[in-house]
This record gives sequence, C-alpha cells and structure tokens, in this order.
Amino acid sequence: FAGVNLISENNISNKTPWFPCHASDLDNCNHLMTKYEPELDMNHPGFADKEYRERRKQIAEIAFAYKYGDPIPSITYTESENATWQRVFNTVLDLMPKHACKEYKAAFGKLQAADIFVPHRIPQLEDVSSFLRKHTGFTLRPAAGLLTARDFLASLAFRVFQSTQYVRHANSPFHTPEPDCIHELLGHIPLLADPSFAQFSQEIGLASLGASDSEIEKLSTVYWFTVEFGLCKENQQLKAYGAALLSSIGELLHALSDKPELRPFEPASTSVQPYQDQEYQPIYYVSETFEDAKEKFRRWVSTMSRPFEVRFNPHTERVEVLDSV
Ligand code: TIH
Ligand code: FE2
Repeated sequence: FAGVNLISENNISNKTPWFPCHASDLDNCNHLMTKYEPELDMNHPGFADKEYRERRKQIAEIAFAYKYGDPIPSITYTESENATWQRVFNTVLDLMPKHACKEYKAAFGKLQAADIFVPHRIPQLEDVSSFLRKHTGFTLRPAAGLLTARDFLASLAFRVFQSTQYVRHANSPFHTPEPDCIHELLGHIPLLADPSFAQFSQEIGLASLGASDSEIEKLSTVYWFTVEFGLCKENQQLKAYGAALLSSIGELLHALSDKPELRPFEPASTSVQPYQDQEYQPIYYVSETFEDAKEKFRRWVSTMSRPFEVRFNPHTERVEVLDSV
C-alpha cells in the first residue's frame, strides 16, 4: 500500500502517511524511540550495569529478527529475573482484589487457571499469545523496546499487541519509566483477554492508520490516559484498569490516593492534555465503563479529518480502505 492520493480542499495533493494493510506488514512497524534506553539514559537503573545492558541487547535481537508467522522464541529467564517477577506478581495479588476493575480480575483468574500466571516463573509470550487468541483474537509480537506511537498503534488495528520481552532492572521492581515484560504481562494481558476492552484497543489502532502526525499525538495521548493510566467506576468506587497502574504498585497507590487530580474521560479534552512520563501522573481520567469510553471515543474519532474509513477483515487479517467521504 503506497499511500492514498488525496486532494485537499484547496486542491493540493496530499499523501496519506504509509500504513500497514496486512498483519505481515507489521514486520515494518518496529521503529524504536530512544527514550529510556539503558545505554543512553544516565538515570536508567541499568546505565552502569554492563551485564544488564548485554542482556537487553540479547533479548532485543529476538525482536529485530522476528517475522510475521514465526512462533515467539522462548527466553530462559534467570533466577534474578524470575525473582523480580515474583516480587511484582505477589504485590499485584495483594492489591488487585480491592483496586483492580472486575474485568481485569476475571481474566487474571483465567490466566492462573491456565497455569500461565504463576508466582515463580515469567510467562512465555508464545503461551500468552495462544491464550489471548482463544479469548479475543489478539496475538503478540516481540518488540525490542518502546516503539514509536505510529507503529505501536498501527499493530492494534490488527489485534496485534507488540510486547517487550526483557525484564526491568532488579533495583526498581515497583516502577520503571519504560515498558518491560512485567508491565506487558501484569498490566496489559488480562484486559486484552476481555472482549469489550480488546475492541476498544483495536478501535484506537484503526483510527491511527493513515492519520496525520498531530492526530497520532492525540490518539497516543488518549491511549496513555486510558489503556495505560485509566481509572473507572464500579459501584461508586474508583478502580484501576490502566496497565501502567496495575504493573506498578507505587503508581497504583498514588493514583487512588487523594493526591492526584481526577477528571472525567472526554476524548476531546483528554487527547490534548500534556503528559509527562518520568514520574507518577498528576492527573488521571475516569471512565464510567469500557462501553461508555468506547462510545465517547467513537464519536470523537468521527470528527477526525481522515477522508476514508477502514475496516479490519479478520479472515484475511487485512485492513480494507473504504472511500467514504
Ligand atoms: N510505569 C510502568 C511500570 O512500572 O510497570 C511501566 C510503563 C508503562 C507505560 C509507560 S511506563
Ligand atoms: Fe504499556
């Protein structure tokens, strides 16, 4: 797919940015952001740890070599990596009953029943991918690190979640500013097994295909304040559904304390709220339910400027472009 030629209002031909049209095109959607690399960021807990940086490189190679259709290679995690997982896993077990939304808890139970979520070893992405496929059709691809928003969001359109496979540094188990597999597994995986949430995630992805840079920025801000840091209500009580809250005990307790500001999720304003990603968030957005968040999101997306619609055909794993406007 080479880009749609569009004639804009003043008759200037604009090219829509390239976007993947088939799940196999995601082989080209693996561009990394350089933020937080242990090699480059002096504040990274792994910056002075040569062994850690070597390990990161080794695991990143798997992601760079990965092609559509390959099984995800398994990793032999070290004792120390498994111990880090266990520390976070146990705190999630402690806090989840009170603070996680019901959809997260239900899927978490299924992952335990399937013997994928156990305290003493890090789950393998291939097993998790098969589990998700059975529940919502989502699958995983290994990612080498923090991807560009455009590449990351595009994969969601195909119900593909790009997941890191390395483990956070042992010195910072309860909060890290970059994604790692503990964040993906304990944060994202349970809700990707929930049909309503999976649909919401895919719709963010579909809206991103061929979007302008400023629209990508807005969509990734919506993603940030919902999928990563979202709060919701259950019987008048606040619960967490955001992955970055559920994988970080430190931030989860901060979000549910009286310190941060809470605002209702409204895509038009949420999408332009600046955020920082080094420290805990000062503002969180609260959704009534996933269905409500989805409806609001749909209404807002329909005001975006893209002059065509897309739909995903699950039989062919292809995105079809419909000339609509
Ligand atoms: N802060 C999360 C954690 O510690 O698990 C990781 C991140 C996810 C998204 C941005 S940072
Ligand atoms: Fe994440």
